[in-house]
Amino acid sequence: MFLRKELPVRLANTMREVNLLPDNLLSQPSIKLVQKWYMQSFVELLGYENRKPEDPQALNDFLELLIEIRNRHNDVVPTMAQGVIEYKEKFGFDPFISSNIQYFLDRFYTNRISFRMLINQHTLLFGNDTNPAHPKHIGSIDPTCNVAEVVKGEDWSGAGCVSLCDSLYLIFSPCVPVKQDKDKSIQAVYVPSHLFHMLFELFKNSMRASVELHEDSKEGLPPVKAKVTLGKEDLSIKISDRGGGVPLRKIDRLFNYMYSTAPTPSLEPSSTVPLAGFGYGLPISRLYARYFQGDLKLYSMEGVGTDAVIYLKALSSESFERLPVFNKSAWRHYQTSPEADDWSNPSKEPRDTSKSNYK
Ligand code: W6P
Repeated sequence: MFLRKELPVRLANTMREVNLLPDNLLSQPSIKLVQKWYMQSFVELLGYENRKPEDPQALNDFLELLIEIRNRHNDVVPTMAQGVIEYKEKFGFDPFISSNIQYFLDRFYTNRISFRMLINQHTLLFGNDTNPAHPKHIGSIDPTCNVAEVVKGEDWSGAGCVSLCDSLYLIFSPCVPVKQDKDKSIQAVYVPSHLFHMLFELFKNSMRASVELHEDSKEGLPPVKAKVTLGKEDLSIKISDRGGGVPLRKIDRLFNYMYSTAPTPSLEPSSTVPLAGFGYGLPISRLYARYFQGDLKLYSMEGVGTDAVIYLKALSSESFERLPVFNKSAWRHYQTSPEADDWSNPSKEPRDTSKSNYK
């Protein structure tokens, strides 16, 4: 009964915000397609507004509808990325549109993470697909998630980061020693699949940087190291590489959707899993961390390497959902037009706001 009300509300909130996007973006076919999916799911969910609460038929139909909706929305991320590509091809890179898109997609994807979290909990708890491998899990939640064990990756079967690195570069991949505080295991109430998603992305980036920097050197690769630590407030996971780092000026763009949507990404059959996909891995990983009140940050020293830190809340009572709300304040974010810069600019001319300053 909670979901019958909550799911349409979450869809409606996000659809109101889609409508505030600039016309030039809204009119792209990919964005139209995504809008159509949301409309259809919204209408189908409303069909349950007045159905009897405990009617077994209604419960069963609802479960099946949720699975259908989940499948319908599977490709939302690459399709939105396609829409951004279509926009860029027609109108070029615009810093103001980029900040609009950044604000929007962070909220849109957070909404999507939350929506799928609720659907997954329902289908796992009320469907008959119980998980015999993890009897203590509650839906997708592990109430005693051993973070260092996830980092060490006994469970990284198939998509294993190390083998991915091996197959792509055909050389030794860096080993990953994991350090943790004392000997005690560090546990959290967490969704292991979210943790996998974030760790996979960070290891992938660290390994790529290490391999690309040391391609021609004979000394072998510098290891990627991981450290897990538990404080009073934070449970932190640091992944460190010596892959040469990223200059400070370029760190923000690693999280920028419009900047990192490359034209013609891997739409061809993925026989070899690409290490670089749509380039949305980092911003979306950060959203996973923030979704339960954590964060993901990069600390890089150009010429040396990069530390990536995932911050989780140590206390489950602190890790509630972080959700976007659609209100006047959100609305205002889409109305701001280009303004004059309020910091000095070395050129004598006033800043030309029509030109990109991303170089
Ligand atoms: C790099 C760039 C990067 C991004 C994210 C995580 C680690 C790293 N290392 O060189």
